[in-house]
Amino acid sequence: MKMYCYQCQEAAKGIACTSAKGVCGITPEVINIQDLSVYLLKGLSIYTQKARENKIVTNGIYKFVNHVLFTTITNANFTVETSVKQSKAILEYRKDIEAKLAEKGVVLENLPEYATWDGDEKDFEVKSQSIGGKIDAKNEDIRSLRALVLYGLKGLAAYADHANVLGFEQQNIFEFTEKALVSLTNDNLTLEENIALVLETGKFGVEVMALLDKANTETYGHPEITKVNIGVQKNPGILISGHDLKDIEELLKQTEGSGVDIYTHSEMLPAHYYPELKKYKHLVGNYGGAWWSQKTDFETFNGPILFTTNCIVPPKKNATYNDKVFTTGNTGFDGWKHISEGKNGEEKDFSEIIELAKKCKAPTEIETGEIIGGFAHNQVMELAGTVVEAVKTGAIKKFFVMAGCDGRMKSRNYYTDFAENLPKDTVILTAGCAKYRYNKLNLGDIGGVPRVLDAGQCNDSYSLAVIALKLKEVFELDDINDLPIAFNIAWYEQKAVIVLLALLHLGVKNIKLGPTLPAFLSPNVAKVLVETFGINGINTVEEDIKTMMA
Ligand code: FSO
Ligand code: SF4
Repeated sequence: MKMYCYQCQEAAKGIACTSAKGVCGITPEVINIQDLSVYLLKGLSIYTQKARENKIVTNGIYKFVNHVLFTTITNANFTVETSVKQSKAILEYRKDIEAKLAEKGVVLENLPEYATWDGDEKDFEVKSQSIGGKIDAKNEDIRSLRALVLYGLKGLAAYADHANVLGFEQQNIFEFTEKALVSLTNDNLTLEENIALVLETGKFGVEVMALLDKANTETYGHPEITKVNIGVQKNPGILISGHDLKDIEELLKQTEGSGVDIYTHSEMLPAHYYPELKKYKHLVGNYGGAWWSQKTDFETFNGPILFTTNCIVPPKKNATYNDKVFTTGNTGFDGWKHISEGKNGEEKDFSEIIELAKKCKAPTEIETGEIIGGFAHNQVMELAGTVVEAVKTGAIKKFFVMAGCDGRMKSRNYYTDFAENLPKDTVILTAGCAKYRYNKLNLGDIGGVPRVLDAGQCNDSYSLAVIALKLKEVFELDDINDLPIAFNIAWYEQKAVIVLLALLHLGVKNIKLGPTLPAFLSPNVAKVLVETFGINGINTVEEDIKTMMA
């Protein structure tokens, strides 16, 4: 079976994954059916637009759209079953709106195939293969711009989904997603109009990250400076990975007093920084490294593991942890048990995981020490006096925003070397799993301010932008690019695409993007990004530090 995917940084040969399995381990069956659900979402959006124009209520549909897009992100879901269910649901939603429109005498005509195609489960496979992952546009630049919009939208949907889960939503973000999905099918849009759509996606990237920041901080308080233990305790534990804070909150509540400790993995580390989560005494530490180190980390953890979102790495067949991994939310993996949503708004039921944990050995210690984090915008602004003074006296010469993702490619050692070789009078601002390349190095501090300031998860890159904008005010500058800040962003999957587009929207120029530029950028689109925004790839550590310090 054929596949075509180039949505992440690991696309095979820097072009696309086309063989029997993607580099991430996804099979053609799964990726094709996920592409079918995206194809059908475009058609559904034509209907939801019409429904809104005709004041037809479509409760919950936009949240569902976010959830489906989020499911198709790299390393989130490896099952055919989930996307079959979602594709069926899309068709049902569409038919429901069609019937309601018909009642009002509105009939849609001359629709494209993705808005009319109908079939049941047995037809999905053939149809999904015929779509085959390629973004449909004859012109390679339009195709590239559509890819930027679609992958940006997937990242946007992921962050919107997290906010939605906490009860926060924003109608204009829903409507933008709808408009963008419809625009992706509009062959009449010019190149310029497609570029405008890419930039508008960035605008809504800022909005969605602001919404998620509000959702997280209003629910769990503002992140505080926190030291997180990376060693282990004597009790058995549950390791929780991914980005969903509501899941960890429910797990912490349900394990309180049970004798089971909770450890975070990868992007769940920043949960320790939130007052309403760190108050749980049995949230005892962070275990292991970034997402791609899970195959070794999970072997020694000894207890159950819960995935709340990406990034999953398919395990070896004989992995000792195979019977101990659970998925929830949009994640899924054949052979791993899935924990469903709670019924009628109740909490998810994690009792099976907790009972399993009680029978397991405590984690094996793989390292000792602490890492420090919690430097989101509110906390950093409390330190503003010290930071501004340090800049004025020259104690801090420059800030380096090194947010984004980590990955398994050797070339990412660049980021460790970069951090290690930066002059000692510089400070790294980080967010996302990119930090695992340097957050355990002893880089010291400047007058008590640590040289690595971790704001949180990848979505907290927003926090770094807020910090930059506030510094711009303090120093009374007109342009964010006049600040002593340089951006060296590492990307991997589609959430990093929306982070990048959001930074462009905020006017940030000269971003270095690595370890490689996206495979879905056509030469002309890459040229526009270079000429308009100064985006450039990475070189050697030495050269990059020299040019970025200048
Ligand atoms: Fe990393 Fe994975 Fe958070 Fe991504 S764990 S790579 S950009 O999912 O979302 O930073
Ligand atoms: Fe390849 Fe990345 Fe697509 Fe996986 S998500 S198939 S690694 S391009």
